[in-house]
Amino acid sequence: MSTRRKFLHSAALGSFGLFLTKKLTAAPLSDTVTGKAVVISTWDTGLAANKGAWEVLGRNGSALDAVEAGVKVTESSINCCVGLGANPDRDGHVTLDACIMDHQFNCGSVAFLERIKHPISVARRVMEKTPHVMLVGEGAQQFAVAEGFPLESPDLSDDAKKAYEQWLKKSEYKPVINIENTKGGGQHDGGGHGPSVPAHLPNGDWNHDTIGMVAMDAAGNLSGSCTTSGMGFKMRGRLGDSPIIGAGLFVDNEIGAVTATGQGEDVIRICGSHTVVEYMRQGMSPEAACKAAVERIVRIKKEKVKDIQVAFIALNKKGEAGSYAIQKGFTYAIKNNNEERMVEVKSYF
Ligand code: SD4
Repeated sequence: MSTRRKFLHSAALGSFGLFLTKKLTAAPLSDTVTGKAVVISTWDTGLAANKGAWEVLGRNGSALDAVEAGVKVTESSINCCVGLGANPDRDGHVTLDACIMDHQFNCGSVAFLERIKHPISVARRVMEKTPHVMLVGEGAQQFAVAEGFPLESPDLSDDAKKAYEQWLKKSEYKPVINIENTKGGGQHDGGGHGPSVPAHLPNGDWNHDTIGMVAMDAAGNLSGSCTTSGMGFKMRGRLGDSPIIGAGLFVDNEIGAVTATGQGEDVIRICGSHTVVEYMRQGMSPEAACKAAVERIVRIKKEKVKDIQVAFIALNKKGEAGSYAIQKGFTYAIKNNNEERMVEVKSYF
């Protein structure tokens, strides 16, 4: 059984309320944190990212600081897929996308950014230091360097190099639902890694290119972040949903915060994260809202939906979490003052 599986509880518990009724398993980091603070993030890499976020939330810090700190853990990890160690585009360059949004509709985004380790922090600078929301490509890199972010080596990580060399043999761009399916584990996320593409890590335990995180702080404010290398072996210049406010991430502090993972094109098509927030505004629970958005994609894609994965995770203003996916096997990580764990998510298939 993989480490990840050990964390999984079999029931798809969509609501944080239900989760609170379960046995508490971890000691509080701080006695001063109110019960409100909570962070959720996509996939098993979310466990470590949530810990990073909790370094902030557990000291009564802001949700904004927490969601930046949290996903930076994933961007830094050599065992992941999200930052500079990730798979490149089909021309052999790693290009990164990220966005961040706070409780006051402030937001910032970078896309098609190369050689910068922490795109999420550059996105935050765009939000805080420019009159703009998005910077892309060379301009985003120039801005990052001017802000003091070091320009990293353009070389691929050893694992990415191997995966790219393997991919070049066929040079076939075909997003595949996910590698866990090929291992019999269930799930995946449109990460563009098919059976012909070696897993990026030697242990094969990874194939996700993205982390999305949303959090509520002790003051009850919501924020979110999303960062990705995009789909491996994508066309040069391709952007997915992850850097797009309203698609990969949306926060409305009156209602809730949502982020997405999976095939970005299909998230963009329905302004996915914004759509989930709007469903919650109509009174739906986080899980019901994510399900309604997934069903909208299902209706649009018709029979093609069997070939894609999209998943949303949502947190409402009451601190209740929920999620829904197209394909089975999607998981998210949740952490509050009392407990941290993975949650298996219900799906359309
Ligand atoms: C994208 N949504 O670039 C991202 C991919 C993803 O785990 O979520 N991968 O379309």
